[in-house]
Amino acid sequence: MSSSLRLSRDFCGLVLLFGFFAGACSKAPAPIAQLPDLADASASRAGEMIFQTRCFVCHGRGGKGDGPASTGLGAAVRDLTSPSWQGSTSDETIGKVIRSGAAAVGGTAAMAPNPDLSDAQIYSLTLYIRSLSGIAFADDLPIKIEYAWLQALPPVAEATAAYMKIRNLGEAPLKLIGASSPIAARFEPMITTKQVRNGQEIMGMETVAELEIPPGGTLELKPGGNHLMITGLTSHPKEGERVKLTLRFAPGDHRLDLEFPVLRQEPK
Ligand code: HEC
Ligand SMILES: [Cu+2]
Repeated sequence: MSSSLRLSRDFCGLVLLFGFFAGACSKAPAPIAQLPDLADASASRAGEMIFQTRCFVCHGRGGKGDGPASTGLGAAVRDLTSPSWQGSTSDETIGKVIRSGAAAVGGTAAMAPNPDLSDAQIYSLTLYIRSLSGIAFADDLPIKIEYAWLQALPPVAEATAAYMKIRNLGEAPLKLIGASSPIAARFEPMITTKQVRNGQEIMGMETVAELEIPPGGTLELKPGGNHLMITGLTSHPKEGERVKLTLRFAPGDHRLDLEFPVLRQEPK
């Protein structure tokens, strides 16, 4: 066992001891936003066509809120790819915003109503918007990532972790093998272990070379379970910040850049 491995495991113990991860452990997992099934694929394509004709000017081709008309509106255009926004809104709300404008849900008038769109068109747009969430095809890597977030931590802490749900949309197994980012030196996939010592249950963590995402399946990284351990911090991400991580997947060495919101608790 290498010393860095032992070191990071000690950090885990420390983190566990202070209970930074404990708070959100017992919460029921948030529901995964519905993926369009095959029957919905053509509806989603119809939504894409509408989006790329009337929504992209503000929301951008990729939905990031960076379209040509996004500046000078007096309001920030919503980044529709944001996992935390996707995780916090419902299809119903999205439909309402499209039909009646953002003002109808307490937002600004800059996002105007679209009263001429039919229910079917709004449904198609909603499906398309759902598909924007962190869907990333790195080369030919069919992966969808949802509910990505990074644990906020006090400045004295030595380690933190990144959590997310990774869905494998392909037909071959994929593996999360690590990550990189300027915020820290080490990013290690870890599993949580349970040991009974002197009649006491002791929770621990162990570094693994990879975490598998089975074809059609989901790998869930969450507090108290599998996670991406971050040690050797060079900066301390604060609540409300966003941190870019480059996730690494095998086979091959596929890299995927993703922004993680820094949160204190698991988003619901
Ligand atoms: C004129 C620029 C503009 C256009 C065109 C536009 N939007 Fe928006 N959109 C915005 C702005 C600005 C916001 C942020 C509103 C807020 O948060 O108050 C927004 C927010 C949204 C939201 C998120 C609302 C929420 O719950 O926070 C959705 C969904 C959305 N737009 C969908 C669409 C769709 C679909 C279209 C095309 C039919 C579209 N928008 C066209 C500017 C635009
Ligand atoms: Cu760990």
